[in-house]
Amino acid sequence: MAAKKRSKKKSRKAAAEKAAADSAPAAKPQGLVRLLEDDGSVAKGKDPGLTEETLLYLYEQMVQVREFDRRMLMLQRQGRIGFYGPILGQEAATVGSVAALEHRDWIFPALREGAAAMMRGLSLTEAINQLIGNGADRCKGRQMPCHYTVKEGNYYGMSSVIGTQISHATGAAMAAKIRGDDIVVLGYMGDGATSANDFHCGMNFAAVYKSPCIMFCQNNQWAISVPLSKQSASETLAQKGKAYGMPYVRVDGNDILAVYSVTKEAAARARQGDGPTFIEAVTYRRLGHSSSDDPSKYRDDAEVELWEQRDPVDRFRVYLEKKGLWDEDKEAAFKDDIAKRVNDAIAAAEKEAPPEDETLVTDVYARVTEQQKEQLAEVLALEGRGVNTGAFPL
Ligand SMILES: Cc1ncc(C[n+]2csc(CCOP(=O)(O)OP(=O)(O)O)c2C)c(N)n1
Repeated sequence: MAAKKRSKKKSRKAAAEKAAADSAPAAKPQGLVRLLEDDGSVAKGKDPGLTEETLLYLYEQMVQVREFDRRMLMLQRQGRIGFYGPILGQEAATVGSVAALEHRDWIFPALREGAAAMMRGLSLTEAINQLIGNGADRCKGRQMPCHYTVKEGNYYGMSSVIGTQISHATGAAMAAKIRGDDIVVLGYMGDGATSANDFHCGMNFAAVYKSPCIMFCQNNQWAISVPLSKQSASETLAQKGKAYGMPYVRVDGNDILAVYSVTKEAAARARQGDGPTFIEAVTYRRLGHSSSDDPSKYRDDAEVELWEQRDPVDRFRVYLEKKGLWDEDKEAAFKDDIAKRVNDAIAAAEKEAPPEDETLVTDVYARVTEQQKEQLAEVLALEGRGVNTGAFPL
C-alpha cells in the first residue's frame, strides 16, 4: 500500500516536472523573446540600454510590490483584511510592461496588476485603505479588495469579470483614435481569459479598427485550478494574435528587460497608427489564486519549485550587480526601507475609521431616492441613531 502511494507520488512529481518544462521559457526557444539569461547576463548587443535611474526604478517597484504582497497575505491570515490576490512571480511582467508606457497611456488591469496601480500613483496606504475598505478608501469600501482605481493615473478600476479588460481596452483605444488623442491603451488578461467571449470580441474589433492598443496576456499557467493544457489546444497563446490579424509576440515574462522591450515596440507601433499587438508573457503564479484557495490540492510542489528557480527579481538583481549598480549593502538597506514603507502604510491605514453608514446610499444615484433614505433610516435605527441628512446631495 505504502509502495503504491510512493509510486503514485513519484509519477505525479514526474508529470509536474514535465508540465513545468513544457511551459518553461527555455524549453520553447522558438519565438520566445528573452534578453536576460538565468545568470543575469545579457548577450552582446542585446542590452536595451536603459538608464541607471530606470533600472533602479524597475527593481524598486518589483521589490516593493513583492513585500507588499507578502505582508497583505499575512494581514489576511490574521483577519485584518478579508481577501487578497497574490502576484508573487509575476512582478517583472507587470512592472516591465507599465514602465514601457507613457504616463498618459491608459491601463485596464486584470487580476494581478497591483504594481501597475502603484506605479500610476496609488500610495501603499491608499492600497491598504482599499483592502480594508475604510473611510479613506477611494471607493469607500464598495469594491472587493484588490480592485484598485487610480483615475489620475489613467488606471481604470479593476474588473475581475474575466476577459472584459480586452473589450474595455479596445473600446477606449477606438475612442482615443476617433478623438485624435495621442494615447495607447494596454489591456491585461490572464491565460484563462483567452477562453472568454470578450477575448474574441475585443481582439477582433481591435485588429479590424487598427485601434492603438496592446493586449497583454499574463500566461501564469493556471486559471484557478485549470492548467493551461486544459485551457487551450493552441501550441502557444501568442499565435492567437495571428488569427485576428495583429502582430504577436511571446516573451519570457520573468525577464523584465525583454518585457519592457517588447511592450515598448508594441506601444510605438500603436502610437504611429499601426494598430494593436498581442503579447503573451510566459510566467507563473507561484501562490494560490487568492487567499481563499489552496493550490496544493491541484498542483504539485515540484512545478512550483521549478519556477522559484526562475525568479524574476533575483535574476534582475544579479544583472544590476554585474553592472555595478547594486551590492549586498545596498540590498540590505533597501530591504529595510521597503519593510518600513509597508509597515508605516499598514499603521496609517489601520488608523482610519470605517466609511460613514450614509455612504451606503450616496454615490449610487445622482440624488438619493426616498426609498434609499427609508432603508438607511431603518439601518441606522438599529444603531439607535438618526440619518445625517447633511451627507446627502439633495
Ligand atoms: C466571466 C467570468 N467567469 C468566471 C469568473 C470566475 N473566475 C475568477 S478568476 C478566474 C480565473 C482567471 O484565470 P486567468 O484569466 O488565467 O487569470 P489569473 O487568475 O491566472 O491571473 C475565474 C474563472 C469570473 N470572474 N468572470
